[in-house]
Amino acid sequence: MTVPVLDVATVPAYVASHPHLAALVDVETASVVEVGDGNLNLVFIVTDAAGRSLTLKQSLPYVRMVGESWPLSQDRILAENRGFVAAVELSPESIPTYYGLDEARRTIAMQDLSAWTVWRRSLNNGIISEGAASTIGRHIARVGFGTSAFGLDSAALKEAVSGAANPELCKITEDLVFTHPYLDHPDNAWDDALTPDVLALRVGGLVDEAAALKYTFMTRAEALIHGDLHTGSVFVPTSSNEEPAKVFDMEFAFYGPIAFDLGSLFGNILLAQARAAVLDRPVEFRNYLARQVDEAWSAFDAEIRLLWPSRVDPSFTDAFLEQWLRQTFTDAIGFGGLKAIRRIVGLAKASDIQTLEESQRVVAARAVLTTARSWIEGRRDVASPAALATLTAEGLA
Ligand code: SR1
Ligand code: MG
Repeated sequence: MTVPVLDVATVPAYVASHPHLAALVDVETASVVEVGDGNLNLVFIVTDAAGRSLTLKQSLPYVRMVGESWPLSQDRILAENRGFVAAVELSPESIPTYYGLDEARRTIAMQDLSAWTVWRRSLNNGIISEGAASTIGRHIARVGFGTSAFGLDSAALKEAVSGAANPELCKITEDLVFTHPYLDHPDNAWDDALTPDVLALRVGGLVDEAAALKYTFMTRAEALIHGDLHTGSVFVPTSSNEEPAKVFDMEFAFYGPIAFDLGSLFGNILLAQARAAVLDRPVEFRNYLARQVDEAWSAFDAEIRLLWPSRVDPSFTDAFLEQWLRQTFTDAIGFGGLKAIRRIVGLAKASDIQTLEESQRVVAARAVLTTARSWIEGRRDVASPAALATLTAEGLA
């Protein structure tokens, strides 16, 4: 099903015809701008003369960054709605206020956070946002626990899994993260100087590790995960606003491994670290970045332990929890490495690296590839965030 696409001219009438939205802004005085800068969708900010506002997101029937030659079902907004509904219940303070789904027009509406900053952008500018990593770690724990076998009984879990398929977007991740970077594919691209580094990824056991992690991604229907939780999927407050960071853009949500969301964050922090190193950012900022994986993991670990006594099935023992946390950390490191490599080699690059001037970009990209490989291949021996930080420091040196 393809539904008509909105534009800045048609949004006011659309809002006026939806009472729950018309109650939030005065349509008579509203102005509309389209601000979508992601790879897939339309995003409108509607603001009235009194300064009241909302965000309206509509999935396009194709991949925005490529164009109509790559059709993509607008149903992905239904996946995003599922992500929102779970987060509203389980982790409401770490997402934008949700105003709901319009299934007929494949839109969702939410709080306008345009006065906030996308975390990737502030990291690119060397800005410290204390608390964002721990907010995200806690968020992953709360949604992960609540939508998994820890929070749902056996029948409810089966029902949730069967209602949360997101095949088209999962296939994008399977291709772009786990597959294309490790073979010749027309969507891959890199600076010429990196060719030996990229070709080296295909030699040795890394391709087998990518295959193993892809298998985990495709088969471990553990919890309703975000599915694309990089630093571009997080808003951080400005200095005048001390609210917690907000996780958004949940259209890749599906039942998958909780470690994938943690790894997405880890891998994108690595990109930020590589940028900060070549730009010789102040040591205070680089130390801040070096702490982020630990802060995210520690918040995740603490929140899972806090929730553990409330698990619906006490036959999951305390000893099992320790083993589960260990496995989740190991897998997160592997996913993190793959998420970093994909942004260097495959389609859909990250501005952390792409906006660098070429000679710095090559140095940063090479450091990411080296470090990410050491994460993936060494992950089973990395016992703690401190040990991972050591591996990262060695890779970036
Ligand atoms: C074709 S979609 C490319 C990328 O954009 C999204 O943000 C996801 O990361 C996806 O892999
Ligand atoms: Mg996204």
